[in-house]
Amino acid sequence: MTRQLLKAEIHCHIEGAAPPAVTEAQARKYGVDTAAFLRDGAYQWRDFSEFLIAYDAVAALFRTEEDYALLTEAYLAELASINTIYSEIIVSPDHGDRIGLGADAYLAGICDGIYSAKEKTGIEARIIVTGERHFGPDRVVSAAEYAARAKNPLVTGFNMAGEERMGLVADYARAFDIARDAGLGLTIHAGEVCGPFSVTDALDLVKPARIGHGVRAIEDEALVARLAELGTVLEVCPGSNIALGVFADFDSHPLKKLKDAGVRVCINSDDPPFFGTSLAREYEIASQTMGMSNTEINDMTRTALEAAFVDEGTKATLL
Ligand code: ES4
Ligand code: ZN
Repeated sequence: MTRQLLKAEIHCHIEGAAPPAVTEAQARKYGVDTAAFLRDGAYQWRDFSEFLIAYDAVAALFRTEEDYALLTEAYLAELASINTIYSEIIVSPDHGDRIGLGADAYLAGICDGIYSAKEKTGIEARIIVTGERHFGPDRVVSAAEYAARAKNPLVTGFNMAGEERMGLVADYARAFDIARDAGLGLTIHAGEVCGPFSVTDALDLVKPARIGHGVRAIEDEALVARLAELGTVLEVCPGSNIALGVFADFDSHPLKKLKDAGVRVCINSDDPPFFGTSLAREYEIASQTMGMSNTEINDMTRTALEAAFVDEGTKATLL
């Protein structure tokens, strides 16, 4: 039973964790019609571009500090209930800015949710500020500058998510330089929608400790060897990949192949209700569908904790 195993994840987008029922309640509260992206209790999208549009529409329904505090606490409480001891939450200050809440209140709400969940359940969490690639290089630089000056003890990393097909990693490298100089841990979405070249570009130009997804590295044997050699951690999100059609089915998903090749991998939920999944289900899939042993599953949890952007003192209590 994977239920009893301790779990951890280091890749979940906060708005992507909003259950459809919560989003519907938000829409009612603000008088917004959700038909374009949420019908019959399910998020509606057909491909990655539509997914990003739906995601941004959902984000625009969380409008106050309290909206974000409740969303964050509910997500973490659910994780804690399935024995999860650590989570890194991907947050985009642009979403706070876009809705007129402002980045500071957006972040404060998320921090409130983290502190409440910690108090009630003991779950530890940290925040990764992300730039959204499809908002353009200037906004991604602004997100990095915001993260760098936040001096918030919960903000420990910087990421770039969004439309991987927009521009080249080189266009966004300056944002990562700013975040690196501020001492933040670096991770970047790559090798999800685009092929191995995007992972190579990320390694060459960003030198991140971790990569979000990175699974399409499997198409290039030399790149897989390079990832293993570097010890770069891949934040793998199998259910997300299948839902978005990156791989046809779980049997052809490369999680186990990457692990067997010596790549450091871990299991993550990404945007669970958008992809009909949960962290519990992702662990279940690794175990039941992919046939990974409890030892292998525990290795991946340990990898997530080892790769966590958290101070060494806290990390020691988790490992
Ligand atoms: C995302 Cl699955 C995925 N890929 C890229 N950007 C994202 N933002 C939220 N989910
Ligand atoms: Zn993601």
